[in-house]
Amino acid sequence: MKRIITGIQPSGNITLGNYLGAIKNLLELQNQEDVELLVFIADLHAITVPQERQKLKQNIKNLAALYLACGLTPGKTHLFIQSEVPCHNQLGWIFECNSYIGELERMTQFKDKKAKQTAGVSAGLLTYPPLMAADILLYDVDYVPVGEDQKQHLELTRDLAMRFNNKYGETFKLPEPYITKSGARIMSLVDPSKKMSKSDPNPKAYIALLDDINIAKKKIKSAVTDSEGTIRFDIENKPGISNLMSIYSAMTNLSIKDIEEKYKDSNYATFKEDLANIVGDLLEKIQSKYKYYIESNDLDLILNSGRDIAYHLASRKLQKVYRKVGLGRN
Ligand code: ATP
Ligand code: LTN
Repeated sequence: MKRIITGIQPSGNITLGNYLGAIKNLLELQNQEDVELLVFIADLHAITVPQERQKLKQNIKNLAALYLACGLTPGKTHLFIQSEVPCHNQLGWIFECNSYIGELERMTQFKDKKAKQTAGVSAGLLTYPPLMAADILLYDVDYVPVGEDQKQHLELTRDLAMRFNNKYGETFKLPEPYITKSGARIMSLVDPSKKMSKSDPNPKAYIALLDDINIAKKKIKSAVTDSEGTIRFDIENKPGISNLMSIYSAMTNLSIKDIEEKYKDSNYATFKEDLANIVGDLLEKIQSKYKYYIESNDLDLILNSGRDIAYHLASRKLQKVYRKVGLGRN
C-alpha cells in the first residue's frame, strides 16, 4: 500500500493551473489500486499572508466542495482541513526548532511572497516550510504530488526528516515528490513568464474553475501570444502559444507533437477557439457537481470523517516524536 498526501491553500479561486498541476494527478492516483490518498486544505498556510476572516472561511468550504466536484471520492480519499488536526502545528514547531533561518530564507516561494508584501512580512511566511514538512512527515507517506514550484519545499522536507532521524533515531519516512510533466507549470495568460497563480491581482491572468464559462473562454481567446501566427512549441521565443499548447496537451492527453500536427494549417484564432471549448466543457462539468456539494450536508460529513482518520494517524506519530525529543513527562 502506498500512502500519498498533498495540500492546497484556500487562498483564492482555484485555477486551471492548480487543476492541471495538482488535482488531475490526484484523480489518476486515486484510481490506482493500493493507494491511500490524504488530501487537505492548508488553511494554516494561507494565513502566512493577510486573510479576511469571512473570505477565508468561504474559501475553505469552496475548496472542499471543489475537490469533490473535480472527482475526489470520499471512500478512496481522506479529505480534511489542516487546522482541524492540531498535530500539524505541534510537529511544525519541532521542525521550526530544527530548521536554520538561512535555509528558510533561501526558499524561492519565501523570496517571491516577501517581495509582494506591502504591509510587513510575517514570521510565518519564513517558517512555512517546516510546517509543510510536518504536514507530510506526520503520515509516513511515500509520495507527495505537487507542482514543480513546490519541489524545493519537498527537498527541505527530506532534509528535515534526515536531520531528525540522525539526531533522534529512525522516525520519519523520506517522501518522494510526484511531479508529472504535463501541466507541471501552467503560466499566466497575460504574462507567460510568470506562473498562473490564484492570487494574481489580475483575474485575466488565470482561469478559475468557478469562472463564468463565457468569461473563461474569453480569457483564453485574449491570452497573450505573438505575431508569428504558427502553432509551434517554443517556450523561449513563443512562450504565450507554448503555454496554451501545454494547457491543451494536459487537458486532452495529446502530445505537443500531435497538437502541432493537428493545427499545422490553422491560425491562433481557431486553436484558441478549440481550447476555449475544451476548457469550457471541463468547467461546466465541475461547476454542476460543485453546486451539489456546496449546498449539501455531505460536505461536513466527509470533512469530519477525513479529520478523524487523519487525527488517528497523526497523533500516534506525534506522540512518538515528543517522546524522542524529551518533551513533557512521558
Ligand atoms: P498562490 O497564488 O496562493 O500562491 P497557487 O495558485 O500558486 O497559489 P498553491 O496553493 O500554491 O497555488 O498550489 C496548489 C497546487 O497547485 C500545488 O501543488 C502547486 O504546485 C500547483 N500549482 C500551482 N500553480 C500552478 C501552475 N501554474 N501550474 C501547475 N501547477 C500549479
Ligand atoms: N505549500 C503548498 C501547499 C502545501 C502542501 C503541503 C503541499 C502545504 N502543505 C503538504 C503538499 C504537501 C503550496 O503552496 N502549494
